[in-house]
Amino acid sequence: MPKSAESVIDLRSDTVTKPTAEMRRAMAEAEVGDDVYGEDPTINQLEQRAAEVFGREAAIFVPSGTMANQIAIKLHTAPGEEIICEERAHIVDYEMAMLGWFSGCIPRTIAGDRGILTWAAIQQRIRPDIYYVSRTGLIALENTHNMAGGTVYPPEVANDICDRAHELGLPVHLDGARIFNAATALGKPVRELTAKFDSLMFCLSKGLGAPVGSLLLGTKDFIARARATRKALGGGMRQAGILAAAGLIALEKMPARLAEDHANARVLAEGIAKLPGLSIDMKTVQTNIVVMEVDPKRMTAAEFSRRLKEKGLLAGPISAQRLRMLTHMDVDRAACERAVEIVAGICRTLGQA
Ligand code: TLP
Repeated sequence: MPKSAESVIDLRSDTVTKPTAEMRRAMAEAEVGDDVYGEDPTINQLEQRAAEVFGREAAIFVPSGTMANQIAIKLHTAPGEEIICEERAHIVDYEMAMLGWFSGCIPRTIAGDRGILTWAAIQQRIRPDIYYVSRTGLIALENTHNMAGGTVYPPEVANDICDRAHELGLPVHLDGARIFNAATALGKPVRELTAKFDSLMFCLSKGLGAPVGSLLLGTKDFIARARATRKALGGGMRQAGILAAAGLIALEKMPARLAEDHANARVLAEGIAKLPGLSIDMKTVQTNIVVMEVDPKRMTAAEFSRRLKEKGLLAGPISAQRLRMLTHMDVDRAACERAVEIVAGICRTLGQA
């Protein structure tokens, strides 16, 4: 029997969280104005705070991580160029081919070790400076790497990529949708992990728990151009201070609780890794994401996910045999332990599948 909505454990993503009571209060009371005229005080405050936290000249609030990434790609590149990124990067697999559609670029992908690229690998994919081949326009990294299981860039590896790219005059953009998770895992401030990137985005609406929004950061000039591109995409949001009010709480208060999500992900992964028919590369379990592989002799990930749903546990298939679970502020330790029990129950029947 499907469970009632309240008792369902939703581990499909950390995007599923509901705004806290404090966020809802702040939203109701937010001072607002027309942000297209630059007159929303709460939006202005959020952008300024984000720029301070990351040590950047400027920031812009956008409706989604996808829009932030795609504005950055558009501004860094020209049509006909190539973008070097990891083969399972969000900008390639989940952003509607917009790097081709909107920016006229193609991805030049590299398989990273658990999603992590190195300069040695990137260097080989940079196009030679010859007029009859397409140019490399941008390098884009993702930290944490979502589909690799929430893996974290060692700071020296990311810094090296930025330094070497800059020597060649190449910009580097960071998809830092979950950069606060990376910072929590490393025990370092986000500004230290992101200082060398030309631009970066982070999401308020993932582990930080806000209902909507992401920020794109860079130089004053870059963000001024981003503002025009956001408007062109229909992202001029008027009295969006009601969203920024929740975003400010997400930015100021929620990073401090991410360690709890990471500890819960570990409990989940350790419990599931022991079960027959499922395997987890425990080295990828570094933050709040757990990716598991279902034995193809027993079941597909889609079938597994369907059976979990019947027992009140939601988890998303991300390929034929892989399933992803994310911990977040709306699932506590007890829910994660219950999730392991539900998975174990399905595994007991796997042999007969
Ligand atoms: N990720 C979503 C899905 O789109 C897969 C999720 O549930 O994890 N960069 C990264 C690394 C992301 O994980 C996401 C969203 C985005 C960008 C895009 O953010 P939104 O959904 O706000 O456009």
